[in-house]
Amino acid sequence: MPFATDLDVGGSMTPHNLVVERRLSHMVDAYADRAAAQELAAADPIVYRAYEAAVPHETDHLVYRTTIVHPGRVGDEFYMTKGHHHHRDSAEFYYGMAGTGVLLMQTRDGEVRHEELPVGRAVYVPPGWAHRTINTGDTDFVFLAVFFGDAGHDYASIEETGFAVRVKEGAMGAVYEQAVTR
Ligand code: S6P
Ligand code: ZN
Repeated sequence: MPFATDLDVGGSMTPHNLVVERRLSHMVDAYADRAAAQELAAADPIVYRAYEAAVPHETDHLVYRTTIVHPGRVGDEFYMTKGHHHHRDSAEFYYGMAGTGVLLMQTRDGEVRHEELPVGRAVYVPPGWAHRTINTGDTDFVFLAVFFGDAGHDYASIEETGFAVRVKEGAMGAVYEQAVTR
């Protein structure tokens, strides 16, 4: 049956299912400065949450989620999502709702692109591009993502290769650095 949900700029969705709540201890290895990550993980802050509408994960459906990435850094690297490929290479639609952040995308061949995702901007993620979001501001970064119900989430392959670019705080704002390892 058709249904409606209410989204607000704080990222809440009514009604919703909470699908992801990622604490720092869940992704210590994602950050360049492991020692800083381990130290901060002792207090185990929530890095981000995602809420999903009650859409079946089946062909022809469009699943949608809001995500709230909190502000913060591990060393000088901004808080970010784990990032993933989809099991079935398929496109995704992102829409900025609040705060300041970036969408980092990478193909399996290692080609990398980033797009800023300010309030009101839509970014198209083509099939085959892994994606990670990074909060480059000092308030919650909130966005909407829409993807195919049968896409599935593959975290393992990007965990293995890592993203080739890291987004860090520089003197003049966000800087994009070539990752040294992973
Ligand atoms: C889903 C979409 C987003 C992320 C969310 C959390 O395809 O890309 O809703 O799930 O931002 O990120 P991650 O990498 O932990 O799933
Ligand atoms: Zn996705």
